[in-house]
Amino acid sequence: MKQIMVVGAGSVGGFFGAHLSKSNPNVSFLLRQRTLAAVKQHGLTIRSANGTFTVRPQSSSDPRDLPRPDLVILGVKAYDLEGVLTQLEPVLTEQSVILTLQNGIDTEDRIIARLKRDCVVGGVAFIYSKIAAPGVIDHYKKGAVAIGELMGHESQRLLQIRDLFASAGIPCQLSKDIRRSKWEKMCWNCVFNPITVLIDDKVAQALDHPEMMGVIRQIVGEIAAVSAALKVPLPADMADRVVKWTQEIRDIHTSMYDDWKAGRRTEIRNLNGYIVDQGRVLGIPTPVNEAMTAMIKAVTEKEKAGPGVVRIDGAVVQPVVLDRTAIRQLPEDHQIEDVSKVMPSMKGRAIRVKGLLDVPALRIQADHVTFHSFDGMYAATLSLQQARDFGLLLYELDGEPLPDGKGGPFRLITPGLGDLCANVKGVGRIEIRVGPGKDTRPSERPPDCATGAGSSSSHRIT
Ligand SMILES: Nc1nc2c(c(=O)[nH]1)N[C@H]1C(S)=C(S)[C@@H](COP(=O)(O)O)O[C@H]1N2
Ligand SMILES: [Mo]
Repeated sequence: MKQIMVVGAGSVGGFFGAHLSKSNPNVSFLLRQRTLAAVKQHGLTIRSANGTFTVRPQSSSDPRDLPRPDLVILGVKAYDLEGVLTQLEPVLTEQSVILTLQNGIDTEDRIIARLKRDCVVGGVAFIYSKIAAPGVIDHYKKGAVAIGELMGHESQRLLQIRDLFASAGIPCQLSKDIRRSKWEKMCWNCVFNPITVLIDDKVAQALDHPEMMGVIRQIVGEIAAVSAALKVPLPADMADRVVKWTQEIRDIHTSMYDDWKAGRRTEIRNLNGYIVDQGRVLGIPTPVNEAMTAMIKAVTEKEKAGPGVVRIDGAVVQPVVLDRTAIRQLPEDHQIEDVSKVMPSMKGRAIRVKGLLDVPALRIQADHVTFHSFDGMYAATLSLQQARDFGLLLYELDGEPLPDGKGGPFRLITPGLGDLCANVKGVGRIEIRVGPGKDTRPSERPPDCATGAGSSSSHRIT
C-alpha cells in the first residue's frame, strides 16, 4: 500500500491525514475547492496542546491529478459519500482499498453495493477536533482509530493499514467485530450529538442532570433493538457504557453541535434518522430517536428559502415564511377557489392577501405593503388598506403549484383596484412598511387590471 489518498481535510480527515503525511511522502489529499486553496497556500496545520505542526501534502480537487491510490481514507461527512464515490470511481483500481472513518452505520455497505467488490475496511474514529479555518484543524481530545475487516478476519491489508497508522503515531486498534464497534460509536453519537444541540451546551450539562439518564437509556435502547434485529447485538449495559466513556470528555461539544454553530448541515439523517428509518422497516418503534430527529431538523435547518416560498418581513414582529402547503391551510374564508370569477383572464386558486397579512404580527405603524418578485427586479407598493381589500395571491392551478409561465409560484393580482392595479409575477417577498416603498410598475397597467368581476376590457395607459 504505497499511495494513500485522504478524502477531506475536516476534523477527521485533516487530523489523521496530516499525521500520516508527516512521515510519509505518498499521502495525498482530495479536497474541496475552498479547502484546497487554503492548503495550497498555507499547508495543512494541526494545532494541539500536544504540539502544532504543518504539512504540505500533494492535493487537488480532482483525483485524476493525484497518484492512483492503493488506499483511500474517507473522512468526509456521511451525506457526501455518494458524490465522493462518483469522483473517485475513475481512479480506483481492482486493488484499491477504501477505509471509512465516517460516522454512520451503512457507509461500508453503501460503498460495497456501489463498487461491487470486496474493497472496504471498516473504521471508527475516536477524536475530538474542529475546523478552525479551512486547512487549520484544532485538536482537543483523543485521536485514535479502530479498524476491522467486515467479516472479522485479520487480513494482510488490515495489518498494513494498522502499520501505517502506527508509524504515524496514531493508536490503531484491530477490531474483530468492527460492525459492533461502529454501532457502539453510533450509540454515543445518537445520544450526545442531538442532546448537545438541544441543550446548546457541552456534554457535561447532559451528564449532570439525572433526568437525562432516562432519555439516554431510551435512545440507546431503541438503537440496541434495531441493531439486534440487524444481527449486531449490543451489551445490555450499553447506555451506562456510553455515559461512562463520556465522563472523561465532559467538557466537549460534538460534531453536530459544531456543524450547527458553523452553519453546516448536520448528520442527523445518518444518525438518529437512520435508526428511525431502519426501525420503520423492521417494525421496531423508535419514538425518542424520532423526536430527536424532528427537533434537530427544526433547530438546525434554516427556514425554507427560494422560489417555493413567500416571506413576509419588514415592519413585523417576526418574519414568517409560507409555502403552498401552509397557505392552503389558512382559513377557508380567505381562500378563493377560482379567481376567474373575479378576474376572467386569470385562473387558479388564490389566498386573500388579508389572510396572509393576518399571519405575522404587524408593527403598529405599518401602513404600506411592497410585493417583490423573487428575482428582486419587480415590485409594487400598495397601501395596507388596498392590499387587504384587493390583493389576491394566486398560488395553485389544478392542484399543482402555479407554473412559472403563469407568473408562479405566487402571483399578486388586484382585481377591482382600478388604475392603481398591481400585478406581480413570482412574488417572493411581501415587505410590510412604514411609509411607501419600491415600485417598478410601468404607468401602462397590465390587462384586466381595472376590471371588477365580469369585464376584461380595459388595459389602461395612465
Ligand atoms: N415579476 C414581474 N411581474 C410583472 C412584470 C414584470 O416584468 N415582472 N410585468 C408586469 C406587467 S407590465 C404586465 S403587463 C404583466 C404581464 O403579465 P403576463 O406575462 O402574464 O402577460 O405582468 C406584470 N407583472
Ligand atoms: Mo404591462
